[in-house]
Amino acid sequence: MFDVQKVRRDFPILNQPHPSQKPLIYLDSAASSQKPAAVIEAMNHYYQAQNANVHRGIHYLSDEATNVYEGARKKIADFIRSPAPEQIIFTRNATEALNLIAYTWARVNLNPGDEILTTAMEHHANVVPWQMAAEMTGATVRFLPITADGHLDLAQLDQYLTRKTKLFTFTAVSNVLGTINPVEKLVEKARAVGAITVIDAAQSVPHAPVDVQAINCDLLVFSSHKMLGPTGIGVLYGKREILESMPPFMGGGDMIRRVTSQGSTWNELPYKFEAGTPPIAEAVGLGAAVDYLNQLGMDNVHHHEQSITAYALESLSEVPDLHILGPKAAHERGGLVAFDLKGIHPHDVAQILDDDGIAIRAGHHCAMPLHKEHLGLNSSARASFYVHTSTDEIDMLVRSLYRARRLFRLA
Ligand code: C6P
Repeated sequence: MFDVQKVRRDFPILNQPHPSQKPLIYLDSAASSQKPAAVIEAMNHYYQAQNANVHRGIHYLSDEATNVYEGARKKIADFIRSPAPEQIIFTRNATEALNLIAYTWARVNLNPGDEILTTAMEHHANVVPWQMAAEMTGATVRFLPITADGHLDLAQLDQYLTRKTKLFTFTAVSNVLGTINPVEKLVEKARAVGAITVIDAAQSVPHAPVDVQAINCDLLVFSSHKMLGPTGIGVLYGKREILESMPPFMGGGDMIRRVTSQGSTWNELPYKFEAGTPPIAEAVGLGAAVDYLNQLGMDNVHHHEQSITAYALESLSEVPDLHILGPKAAHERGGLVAFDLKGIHPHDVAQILDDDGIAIRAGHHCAMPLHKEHLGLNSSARASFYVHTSTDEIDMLVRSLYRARRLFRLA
């Protein structure tokens, strides 16, 4: 394990006071994580010493920029055990990576009568692109239901995952329920009916070791900004044969082999999917984030979050009229807890907590079908944890929730 207070000191933003002069407690890492100094410094260094365009110029700085950009790709490939760096495509975020699949693989492989299977616990990023792909192709989108305790309803899987299913997509960890899904088992089931698998790993890659070869998924996506890296860059991992079979997403520089006025041919992987000048400084920052996480050790990161989540579940369950969403057991959950505090709107909860220097998220967390159609809620409040979260911070969260109840004369 690691020393949480020492880790906290690595994050400059957390070492400033909140305007209330209270310590700043950041419990919103699932929305976007804070950045350690090592990431900020790597990006500064890039702009001060290495900046140029990549893959283009024959000069020292362009070589330097190309080396650090491709070096970052290699770090990310190793981080998720991708067999080769070419199978790592840089996108803008997880959302763009999912849209890339919808506009390329889905557009050319789906026909009327085909089905896309997603689940009832998805973020909008893993719903809307499939609805758009269905509109383009005549395919249908189906949603695997969830159980009352916030798991995927595997008892119904065989009714939903059939020979009609051409693509099965699911989140590895729910951003609302916290549920950790059995990804390997789901991939195996999809394979048995001949469907390809797309994993939304936006809430898993930042928090636990991920091995794409062990999972055996076809495609997997995540975002840098949720794993201590900068905004503006995300990742699509894919099996080589799938990526090679997919047409390009966007056209322009870098993604072509040859262009004539009659037509064009495509570059090899990964460049076929990286049109235009890529997010070079952002890749460098993401590479530094991966180095930082590797230094902590992803097993340690996962254990730390599981122990914080167990502590939070226990402490929050003592608050009267607080209903926790998702599975009861910490080992079945990622590092976040969404809840409904009876009698107080989640936005009011977040506002009162903010007065105490505590940042949480309130709303539908971009999961409207889950909230409205399955949980019977319009919104919820959510505290999410990361490497710098301490049990003291959870105690302050609980104290502030008691204060909210007093302010609303519920106690
Ligand atoms: N969830 C949250 O507060 P982007 O915006 O592309 O980086 O990530 C989209 C996304 C996809 N899948 C899951 C499971 C996610 O949680 C998210 C982002 C944030 O829950 C912001 S809405």
